[in-house]
Amino acid sequence: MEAVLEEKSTDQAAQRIHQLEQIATQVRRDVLWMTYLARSGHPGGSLSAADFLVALYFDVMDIHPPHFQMDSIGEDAFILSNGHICPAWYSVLARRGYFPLEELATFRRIHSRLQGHPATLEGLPGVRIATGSLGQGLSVAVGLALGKRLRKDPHIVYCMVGDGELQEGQIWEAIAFAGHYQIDNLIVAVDWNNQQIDGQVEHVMSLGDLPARWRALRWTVIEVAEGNQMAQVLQALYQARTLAFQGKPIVLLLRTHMGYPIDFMLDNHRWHGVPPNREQLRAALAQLPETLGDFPIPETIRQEVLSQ
Ligand SMILES: Cc1ncc(C[n+]2csc(CCOP(=O)(O)OP(=O)(O)O)c2C)c(N)n1
Ligand SMILES: [Mg+2]
Repeated sequence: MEAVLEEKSTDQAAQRIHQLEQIATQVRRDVLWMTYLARSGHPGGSLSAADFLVALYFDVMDIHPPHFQMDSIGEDAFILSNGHICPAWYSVLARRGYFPLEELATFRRIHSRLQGHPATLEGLPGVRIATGSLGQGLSVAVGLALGKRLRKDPHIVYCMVGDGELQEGQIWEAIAFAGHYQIDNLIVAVDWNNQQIDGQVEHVMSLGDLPARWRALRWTVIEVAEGNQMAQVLQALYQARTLAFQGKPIVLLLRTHMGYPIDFMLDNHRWHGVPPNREQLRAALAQLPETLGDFPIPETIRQEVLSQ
C-alpha cells in the first residue's frame, strides 16, 4: 500500500514539474515577443531566470493574486533586484493573474504600466519598488523582511539578484546586515549565469569564492547545479522554506545559462540587453513550443515573423 502511495505522489510531482516547465517555456516565448515588439529590452537574463520565477510564483509563494496589496501583510513578497530582467517577471505576473495578458504587448511603450525597468508610479500590480539601478533591491527586501518580523507576520520575503549585480558594494552591506541580525524570513536567489553587460562576470570583476563569501556573512547557502532544471529549482526552494525561521537568511546560488535554451543565445553576454530581430525571433520561437498560447500579438506582425 505504501509503495503504491509513494508511486502516486512521485507521479504527481513529475506531473507538476511538467506543468511548471510548460509555463516556463511560454514565459520564454513572451520574453522574446515582448523584446522584439519593443525593439529593446533584456532577453538574456530573463531567459536564464525564467525557471526560478515560474517555480516561485506558480508553486512556492503564499500569494493572493489578483488582490495585490502593496504592503504584503499576511502573504509572501518578492523583490526583483535585477530589475532589467522584468520581461520574464511581467510575463509571470500576468500569467499568474496579477494583470491582463494583453498588457504584455505594451512593454516599454509610452504610458504603459510595463516600463523597461519596474516602477511603482504606473501602479502595476505585483511591483512594490522601482528597481533597475542595481544593488538596491536586496536592501529593500531585507527591510521588508525585518518589517514582517517586527509585525510578527510569519511570511517570507524572496528576492532575486543578478551575479553581475553582486559586484555592487551596497549588496554586501545588505548581506552582512541580514546575516548579523538573523533575518531568517528572507530567501534570496542569485541568477548565477556568469554573464553581465560587458562580458563574463569572472572576467569583468571576479566574485571570488561566492558560496564562501555568503557563508562567512552567516547565511545558509544552497547551491543548485542546474538552475534551468525545474526539478532542481523547485527542490531547492522547498528545502529553503524548511530552513527558514531558524536564525539565518538563506541564499540559493542558481547556476543558470544566459539565453537558455536558445542555441544562438546560450552563455553569450551579447544577449544581455539586445532584442532579437525578425529572423532571430523566428529561429528562437522555433525552439520553444507554444505551450499555453502567446499573448495577443497583432496578426500582421505575427504573420510577418512566422511566415518565411
Ligand atoms: C547601479 C547600476 N550600475 C550599472 C548599471 C548598468 N547595468 C545594467 S545591467 C548590468 C549588468 C548586470 O549583470 P547581471 O546582474 O549579471 O545581469 P545579466 O546580464 O545576467 O542579466 C549593468 C552593469 C545599472 N543598471 N545600475
Ligand atoms: Mg548575470
